[in-house]
Amino acid sequence: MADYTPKPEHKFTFGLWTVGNPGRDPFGEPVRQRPQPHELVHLLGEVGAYGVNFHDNDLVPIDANPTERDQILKDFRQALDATGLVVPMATTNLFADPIFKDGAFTSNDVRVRAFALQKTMQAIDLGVSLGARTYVFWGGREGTEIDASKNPVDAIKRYREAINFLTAYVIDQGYDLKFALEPKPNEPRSDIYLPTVGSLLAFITTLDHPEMVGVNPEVAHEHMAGLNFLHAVAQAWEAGKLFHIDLNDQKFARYDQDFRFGAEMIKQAFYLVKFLEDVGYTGMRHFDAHAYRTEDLEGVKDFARGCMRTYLILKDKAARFNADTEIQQLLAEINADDGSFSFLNDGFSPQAAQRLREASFDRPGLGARGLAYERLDQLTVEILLGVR
Ligand code: GCO
Ligand code: MN
Ligand code: MN
Repeated sequence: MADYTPKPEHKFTFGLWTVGNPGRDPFGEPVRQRPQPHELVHLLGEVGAYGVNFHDNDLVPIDANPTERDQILKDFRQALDATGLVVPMATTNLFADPIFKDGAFTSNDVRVRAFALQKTMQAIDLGVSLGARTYVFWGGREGTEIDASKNPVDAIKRYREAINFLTAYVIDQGYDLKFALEPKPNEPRSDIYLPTVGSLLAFITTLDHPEMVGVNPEVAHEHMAGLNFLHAVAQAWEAGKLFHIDLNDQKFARYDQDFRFGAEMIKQAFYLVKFLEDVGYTGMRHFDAHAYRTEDLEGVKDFARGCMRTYLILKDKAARFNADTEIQQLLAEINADDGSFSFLNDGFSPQAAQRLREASFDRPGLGARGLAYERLDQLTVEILLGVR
């Protein structure tokens, strides 16, 4: 029986806002008390997490005075020391306060944009002081309900100026910090700019310091748009831009459900875990999800344990898939290459083009060839269902 106990090397992290989520939704009041940050650190230590992440105001409320702030930080640091938890990532809350109701970096109001920059500089300082090496940007309010209100080209330009300003700030401070931009198609805005992993990858190439900036894809966000999350993650990875990942689950095309990892789409979760493990992703496995609204604090622990346990079970299933001789045999057949086109391996040359011109193909034969994907998929399903 495999061991599904979370260990530090698994790099499982949670946000204060995830296990601290009080279960409020647009129709209902909180169902749980929100524990203090240091209490949440102890909760995460108890369930076996590696690290804890936070928005500036998850830790220090936006209106805290300096004395309150000092006490909160002291308690938080003590809890980190006591549990051995680390802070790998931090981020800014640029969405909760009414000042951000029409955006932060993309607001039409220059005062709001400046405040958002100031708030982020301070939050970066806070995150770095607690050890963060990755800084996430999720532009939840960077969007519109009515497109008459904002020029979308201006919005992208403003977003770029903000990220450029902040990468320069990080360099100027001498911080060892990378940025991970997190796309989401909608919610809380009707439409959010830079809605998918692909659009952010393109945006990053236009920045002053693209080498400092990658992406933080989230399962639920691509699934809200009905997209294939594995493909998005693979593209980010291939571009060297998978700096962080938000794991959770949800049904396609719904609101942002933020369910426990693996709660809904086991097959997608399996291919994702298999991908991360196969390519040797060494970053954080961050669970950006929360317990159902039906749960009390014990249920929150069940939720957190479940995220990690399901990840480890799927990791075990991926190892089984990789070791399954029938599956590997099928994959070898699908990818068989007799070397007759190796002259294409180095790309274009006039000689290669000439040889290709002269090549002949059994088009009907190739088109008629069965690929045995039915068998391959059934074998995969049987691994997932535990009979293989
Ligand atoms: C959401 C987002 C956020 C971000 C978080 C960190 O849909 O609410 O996923 O949880 O990940 O703000 O930037
Ligand atoms: Mn989300
Ligand atoms: Mn997220």
